[in-house]
Amino acid sequence: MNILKASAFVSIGAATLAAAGAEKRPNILFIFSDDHAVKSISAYDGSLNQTPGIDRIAKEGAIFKNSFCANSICAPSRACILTGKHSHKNGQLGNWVRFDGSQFTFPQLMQKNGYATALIGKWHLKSDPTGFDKWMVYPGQGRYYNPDYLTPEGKKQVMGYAPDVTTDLSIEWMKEQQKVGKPFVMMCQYKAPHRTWSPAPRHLNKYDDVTFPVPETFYDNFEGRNSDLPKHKMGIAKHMRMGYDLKVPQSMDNDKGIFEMPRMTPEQKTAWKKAYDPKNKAFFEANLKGKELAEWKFQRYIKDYLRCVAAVDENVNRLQDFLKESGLEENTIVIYSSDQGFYLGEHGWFDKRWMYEESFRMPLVMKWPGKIKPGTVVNELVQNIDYAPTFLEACGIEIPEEIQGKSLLPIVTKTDDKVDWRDALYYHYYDSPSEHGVAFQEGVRTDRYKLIRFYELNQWELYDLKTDKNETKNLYGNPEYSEIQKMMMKKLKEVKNNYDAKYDLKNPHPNVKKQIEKKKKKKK
Ligand code: SGN
Ligand code: CA
Repeated sequence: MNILKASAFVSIGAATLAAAGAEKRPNILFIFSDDHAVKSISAYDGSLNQTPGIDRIAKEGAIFKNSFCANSICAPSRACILTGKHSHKNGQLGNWVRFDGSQFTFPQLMQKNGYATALIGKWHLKSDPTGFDKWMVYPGQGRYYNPDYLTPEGKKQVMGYAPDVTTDLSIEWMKEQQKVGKPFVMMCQYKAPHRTWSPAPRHLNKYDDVTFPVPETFYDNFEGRNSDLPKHKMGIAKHMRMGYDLKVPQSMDNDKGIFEMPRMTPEQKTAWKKAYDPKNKAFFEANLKGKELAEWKFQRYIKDYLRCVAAVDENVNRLQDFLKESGLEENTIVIYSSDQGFYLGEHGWFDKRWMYEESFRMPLVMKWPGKIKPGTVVNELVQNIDYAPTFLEACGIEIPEEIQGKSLLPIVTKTDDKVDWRDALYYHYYDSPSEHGVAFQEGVRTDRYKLIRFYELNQWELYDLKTDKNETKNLYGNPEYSEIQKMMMKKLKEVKNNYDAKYDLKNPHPNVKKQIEKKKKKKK
């Protein structure tokens, strides 16, 4: 394991820790959202919106500029975080799998080492959470308005807008822990800004007077790349549903199809209708077609998405205000991240799954007063499998051998300038045929190049990220890049060896095999 040179946090057992003064061990507040693209965080970009709450973490601590997931989909990303391992090792290959909560997870180990642990909000792993003193999780995807929570005592509805409610509950629990005096891990996990992008009543008119430019690749023709791309089912123009996704009712006097409406209180419904009715009326009257209609959908989508981000950001700020006011701030590590990135119109898409940058990237900012210097920028290639070892090391708990990730502490505290860090990341997405028509794919990314293997199709893609940030010029098979191609083929082999990754469709992972058999049976 990595032991911090200039740090008092070394690998020692629980008993030693207690003797050394357990009150010194840091708390962890892990704030996690769903489908939050880095482009919509001003600390990363700033061209779309402002996120002062998330930026505050980066300003007072560190921003990771090259942070990625191992498998760009919800349940797998969460499992990578809990276990510190790639999907093929923790078994959570896709959202369809029931997470095996009897395997190693970092919250279980922290709990054994005297930490109070809680998880509130989106979970999405089907099985009941293990390793938490308190859990209150959304059933499945969770809802935006007046959300239900599953608890060990049964289902409970709490009135309000989901990110606000999840924040209130998280603050309440942290207050209790402060009274008890136990160090804690609080995992506060929002549903927003996931589909159906339903904003809070207070944000329904935000961005009304803004027109966002469509991304350069909005009208991508997918030329020169894998043959599944044109068959995608994640197009803003083609696949978004008018009521469900875009909040356009069947007619001005029939609200059917607005997903969250049946859950709303009369006040929430009034606010919603007051905001959307005039905009929808204008839409019906305009009778748009073709390109104009596609771009109208893009505006409705991006605005609703950013409205949801605004609520997340306000709550991230509120959590930090609470830590400051309560005196917990000084000894609490705060992290903000999201399970994967998301397409905000790039390639004409919404959703994720592909190994292209927009969905492969994960936001990651982290602060730890006194340990991480304010304004730190980390450029190393990091992945969600690195979170568990980071948390364990920060809390002085030995990192189990089986963990595949690396603690981020040496690269974020900059206490060691000769850190031996990785030069390539491994990625693998398994769910096929999936809801949005994305093929099986694995690949490798270095600081400059990316190689993707679509093994179901027996096709490859190679990108130079320096000269082609939109990833539209596939260089695979291009003689000018033959040396680079060879180098990247070798890198893929290397990372697969490192992580003991050996599965594809000729040798399917047992959970993929089960899924394929199930699908076959259904067809019969
Ligand atoms: C749902 C969404 C999909 C989304 C998956 C996975 N459809 O099925 O658009 O890709 O979740 O998202 S919806 O109609 O139910 O909204 S994930 O973030 O949970 O992996
Ligand atoms: Ca997600």
